Amino acid sequence: MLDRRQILTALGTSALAALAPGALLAATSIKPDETSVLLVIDVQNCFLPGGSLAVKDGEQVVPVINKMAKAFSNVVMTQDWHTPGHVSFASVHSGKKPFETIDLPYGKQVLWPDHCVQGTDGAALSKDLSIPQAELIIRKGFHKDVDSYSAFLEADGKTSTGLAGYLKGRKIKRVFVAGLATDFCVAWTALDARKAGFETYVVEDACRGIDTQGSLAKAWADMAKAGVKRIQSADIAMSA
Ligand code: VGL
Ligand code: ZN
Repeated sequence: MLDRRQILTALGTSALAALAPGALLAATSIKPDETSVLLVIDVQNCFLPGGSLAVKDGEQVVPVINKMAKAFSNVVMTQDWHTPGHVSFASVHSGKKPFETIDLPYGKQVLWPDHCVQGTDGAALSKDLSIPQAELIIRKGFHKDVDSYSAFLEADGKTSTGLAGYLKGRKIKRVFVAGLATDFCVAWTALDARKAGFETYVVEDACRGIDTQGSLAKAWADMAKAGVKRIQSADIAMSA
C-alpha cells in the first residue's frame, strides 16, 4: 500500500496545490483592496421596470450590487444624462423607430426610446441602491450630438469624461463593473477600462443586458478578446 507521502509524491506538487482547499479558495476568491473600485453603471429608473428603456430583470441587480459594494471602499456610480432631443433618441430622427440604427459622424448609433433626460425622475438613480460610501457620480451622454455608453470616453472615441484621470489620481489599478446594461454601457465601460490600462472585471450576475441584434453575445466576445475578466459576485471575498 502507498502511504500518504508516496501518494503526494506521485501526484506531484501542482496536483497537490489543486487539491489543497486553501489553494482552491485563493484561486477563486478576489479581495478588493484600496487600489480597487466598483463602478455601478446606470442603475436608473428608466432602465428598471416601468422605465422607458427597461432592461429585462434589471431590478435583480440591485440587491446583488448592494451586497457586493460592502466589499469596496471605493465605489463610483454613473448616470446616463441626456439632453431633451438627444441624438440617440429615435424620436428626433424622422421615420426611425427605437432599436433601428443610423450612421452618425462618429459611427453607427443604435436609436433608443427617449430615456434618462437630465433632471427627470427617469434619470434618477434607483432609490433601492444602498451604497452610502459611493464617492463620485459620473454623468455621461450630456452632449446633445454625441452618445456615451462608456463611463470613460464618449462615443466619438476621444472626448474623455475625466474618469480615467480621476481613478489614476486615486491610484486605482483594478476596476469591477456592474449594472445596466451588460451589452452597452457595462461592456463599453469595461473595454475602455482595459484600454486605459486597468485590470478589469465584469461581475456577470450584477448586470443585465438589453440584447438587440446579437449585442449581448458580441459584447461578451469583445470583452473576452480585450482581456476583461468575467466573474460572479460570489467570487468576491466579502470579509477579511
Ligand atoms: C444604455 C442604451 C442607451 C445603457 C444607455 O446604460 O446601457 N443603453 N443608453
Ligand atoms: Zn442613453
